[in-house]
Amino acid sequence: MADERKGHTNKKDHQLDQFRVDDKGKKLTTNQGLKVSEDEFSLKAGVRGPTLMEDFHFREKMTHFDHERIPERVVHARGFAAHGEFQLYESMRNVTKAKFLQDVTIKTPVFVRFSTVVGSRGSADTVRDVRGFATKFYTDEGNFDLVGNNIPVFFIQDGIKFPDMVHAIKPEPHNEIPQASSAHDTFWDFVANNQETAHMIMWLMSDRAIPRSFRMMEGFGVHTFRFVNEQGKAYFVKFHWKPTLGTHSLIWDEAHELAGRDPDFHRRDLWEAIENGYYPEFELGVQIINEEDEFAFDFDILDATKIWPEEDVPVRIIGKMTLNQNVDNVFAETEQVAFHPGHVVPGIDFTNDPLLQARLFSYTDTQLIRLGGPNFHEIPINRPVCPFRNNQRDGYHRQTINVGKVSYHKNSLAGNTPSEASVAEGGYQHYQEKVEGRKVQGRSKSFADHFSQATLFWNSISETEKMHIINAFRFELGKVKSKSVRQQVVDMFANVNLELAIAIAVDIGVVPPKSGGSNITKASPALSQQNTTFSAFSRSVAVIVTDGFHDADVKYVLSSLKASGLQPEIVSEKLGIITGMNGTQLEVDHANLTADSVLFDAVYMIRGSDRNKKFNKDIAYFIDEAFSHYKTIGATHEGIQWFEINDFDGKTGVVIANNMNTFAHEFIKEVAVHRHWNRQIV
Ligand code: HDE
Repeated sequence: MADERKGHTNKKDHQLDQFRVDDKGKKLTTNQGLKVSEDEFSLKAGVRGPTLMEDFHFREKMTHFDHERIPERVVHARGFAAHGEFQLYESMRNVTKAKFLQDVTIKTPVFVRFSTVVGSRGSADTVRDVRGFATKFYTDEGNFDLVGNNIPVFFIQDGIKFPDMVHAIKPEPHNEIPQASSAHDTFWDFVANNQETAHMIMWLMSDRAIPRSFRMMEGFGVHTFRFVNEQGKAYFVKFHWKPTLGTHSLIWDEAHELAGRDPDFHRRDLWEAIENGYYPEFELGVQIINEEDEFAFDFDILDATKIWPEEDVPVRIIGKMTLNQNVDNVFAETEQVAFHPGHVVPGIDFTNDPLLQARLFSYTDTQLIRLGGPNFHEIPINRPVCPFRNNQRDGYHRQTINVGKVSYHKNSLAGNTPSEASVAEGGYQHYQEKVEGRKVQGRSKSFADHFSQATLFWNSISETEKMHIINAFRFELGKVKSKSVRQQVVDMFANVNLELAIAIAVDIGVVPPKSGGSNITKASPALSQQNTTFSAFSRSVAVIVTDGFHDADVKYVLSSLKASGLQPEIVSEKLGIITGMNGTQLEVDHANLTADSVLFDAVYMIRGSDRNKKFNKDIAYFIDEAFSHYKTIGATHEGIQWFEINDFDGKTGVVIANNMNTFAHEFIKEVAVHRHWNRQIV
């Protein structure tokens, strides 16, 4: 089915195809294959009588329904996923023996699940939160899972604190408020009393926590992993995903409004981009540190609350992942996929990062309860594309029928097979790191500096980004009822930057700190979203137009936008067809009632009909709002008069067609800017 279905296929797609079922045009049966003749009425003793137990079809249908739900993920419950492929640009053979990182001709199938962390499955996409970015590479040597986030550091240093951290950020247990939000007392109490959170909180309060799109987020493996090459030499490595569209964000007001107007904003964006052929692309980057340089930095490279500044350890771009196929069934694929940072292939290994070590336990454990037993690797989305075999047997929902009587090792009855593979044959061998020490429960002194990199982040970002952080703190702490917690947090962040702490304090009714500050002056320009890639490609444009438009000009602009990869969508008074002066007909995509500027990246205003006062009023709001969200707005024809009257003329990011020949080009250039921050919004 795969080949004709989507036109692109790979090993994983072929494998999944064996499990895809299409019931269209078929007869209804029970799960036992019996054809069903009645699916509307249960079996009763008389048409007005009681339902009979004998009705096996009713019982089967109802029982299955009663058991349709599985526990949602304890974190990252709300997610959305897509299939794709990864291809290498250059062989990494000198540093890793992982085959999929050696051969530039291999296209490795991938499955990527993006998620929010805190909210439940039914929460909104655009909340302020970390985003999960988990990738399963189906390699010929087994599955490799890169289970990362869109923020390069984490809240805590040792996994034993993870349950505490999650309890603190989740809705408070006595009333389950607030949903999908960190703006409440227990979370900030945790922050103030666990100061290793400082760096992560700076990122969480930044624009990174409200991405414009899953397609416009960076991804990070967060931990330090190891590469091991064929000679057995090891390197420390950090993984990065860089979106080819650049890293872009919503603004808070927009994120808030979207949570109501379209809680599915991010999943819809990903789904539609793939359906429309705007395949999301992410380049894979690696930062590599030689083993000999383990202690060459002023931070511990095993500490997951630290980045390796890109200016010190450059990110080498080694390949690209393209997401080109939506799932067929969200439950079967997105919900049942089981990621695990411990799923590695030869050439990729772990380090002693205490956060990573804890994760190696937690992920299998959580799948056992979530997916109901130890055979979750047999669920189609989780199956490797290479053969897998061992002596594990039985358990809930076992699918394979293992023939023969031998299910143990060592044996003579089956010639001691399945047999172990030597390293030369591709057998995994753990890196033989020398470890010695006393058994202790404690934190290494090298993990003690919680603030320097938080200040580094602050130093690295633009004034606009700084203002957003201040406002995010004000919002979040403004929701904290305990004055003591508010004060503790402000005092804590005085260690990052004194002006930051004072700016927060003045708005949230606590005493501004008098001392503190940091002597860190270093900056890492790569951390600022101002230094990302800017592109108009795939940006959505609301085209506001009613009957009587200027046919040739409008057709020209729309085709220019499409030719440059933008996505114009017609917004008008009502759904149906609108007709130009010379009879050109355009299909309306959105009636104004269901459209809103927050759903688009830019607005192109052609005609504000003066026949319908309500529409005019709504459109005025639409454009005002787009303007206040710093978006590009353009006008031709009657739209121009509108702009003049409403005083938009001459403002930055406002493109007025003085010349129809150059309008589209100028407009597209401004759309690529995404936000015109220097616009004065009062
Ligand atoms: Fe996770 N995390 N995590 N995490 N995590 C889970 O596994 C956990 C951490 C991440 O789309 C759970 O299958 C512990 C860091 C993603 O299915 C669970 C610790 C990073 C996803 C779990 C961490 C992540 C999860 C819940 C601290 C970024 C979603 C459901 C030691 C590098 C994967 C599940 C998906 C999911 C445990 C910290 C990323 C409970 C104990 C750091 C993207 O096993």
